[in-house]
Amino acid sequence: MSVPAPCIMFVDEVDIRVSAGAGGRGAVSFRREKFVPRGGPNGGDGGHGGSVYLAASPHLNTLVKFRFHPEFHAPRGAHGEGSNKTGRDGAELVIEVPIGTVVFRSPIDGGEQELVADLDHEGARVLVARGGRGGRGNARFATSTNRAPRRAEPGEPGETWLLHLQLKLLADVGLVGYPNAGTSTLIARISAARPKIADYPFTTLTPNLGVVQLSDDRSFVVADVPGLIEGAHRGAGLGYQFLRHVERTKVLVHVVDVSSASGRDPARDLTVIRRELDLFHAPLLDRPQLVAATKIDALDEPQRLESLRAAAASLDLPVYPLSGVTGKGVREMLEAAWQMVAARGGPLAAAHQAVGQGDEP
Ligand SMILES: Nc1nc2c(ncn2[C@@H]2O[C@H](COP(=O)(O)OP(=O)(O)OP(=O)(O)O)[C@@H](O)[C@H]2O)c(=O)[nH]1
Ligand SMILES: [Mg+2]
Repeated sequence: MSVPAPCIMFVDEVDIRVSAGAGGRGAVSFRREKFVPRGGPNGGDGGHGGSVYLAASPHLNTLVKFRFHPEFHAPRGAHGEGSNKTGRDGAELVIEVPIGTVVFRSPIDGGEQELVADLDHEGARVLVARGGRGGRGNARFATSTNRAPRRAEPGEPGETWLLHLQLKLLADVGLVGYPNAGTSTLIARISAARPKIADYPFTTLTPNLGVVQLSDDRSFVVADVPGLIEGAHRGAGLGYQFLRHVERTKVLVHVVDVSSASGRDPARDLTVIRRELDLFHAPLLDRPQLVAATKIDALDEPQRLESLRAAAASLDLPVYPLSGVTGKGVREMLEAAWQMVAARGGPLAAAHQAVGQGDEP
């Protein structure tokens, strides 16, 4: 029996601000010893400010925590002291983010945004704000001509940056199709995800993840991506912002509605979606792909399926007729998808990801 999925709002983009610690001040100090009238300078250096890092962690799978906590500060370095005591360095601050987070940064006064890192594997780590150097104490400024310098440096300020974090879904299989094709119905059937399903296009506004458990030791993550339409690669519809989620999947399943009620041309739908993928990022079409010809329970014009088969055959894509409503044919399609995932190095660690993350109650 499937368990209703926890409803987690899917947050995949967030802006945060990170400030590294300032360096500590260098000290001005002179030795004081009995019977030594003028001791030499002994002001120590300031400690370095703490730097800020981002690190990819398998224990997180959304950026939601940053919505409530968008500012981070690393501690400053301590000031230098007399007797050549260097101030203590500020501790570094390591902020954990989900694996698959892409990091951009821009200056706080609104300059250009640059790509800093793509934290795509566990343990990947990047320096995002460098701590300020500690200032030198006066002991460092003694020369043969100035044996008693009164000069020391202030610490340097730490860097502050605005970061834009973007999480690409880590799914093994992406379900792509026209709006209303039935991708949400399919993910609801094959996983614990419970997205909203309705008989109108653009029901799904954010991607849904679900884990498919084929057998005890065979599971993989599927993403139901909002519907794509012609022009999606240029920003038409909702698809564009989610096409990048598709980039991370190993296998693509084209969900094509073959029911008569749709009034659509299934062969054309397949061609259009593939062209959008191609225009968005051509290497996407090199992914292993299959076609799920869905809604066969409502197929009363068999030539619709035949024309889809012909189009798919010319592209060398296998076709799996199925119904997300009755479940007919679904198992065969999943077995084929699994073979493709396995051939591409096996699934990502599904255990670390949310099971059945849905976008609607
Ligand atoms: N008869 C039949 N209807 C289906 C099947 N799969 C989906 N539907 C219906 O098709 C409509 C759209 O289904 P969804 O699963 O919401 O489609 P979607 O692709 O997620 O649509 P968007 O999120 O709007 O892009 C709903 O009314 C479903 O009940 C199927 O296998 N057979
Ligand atoms: Mg949907």
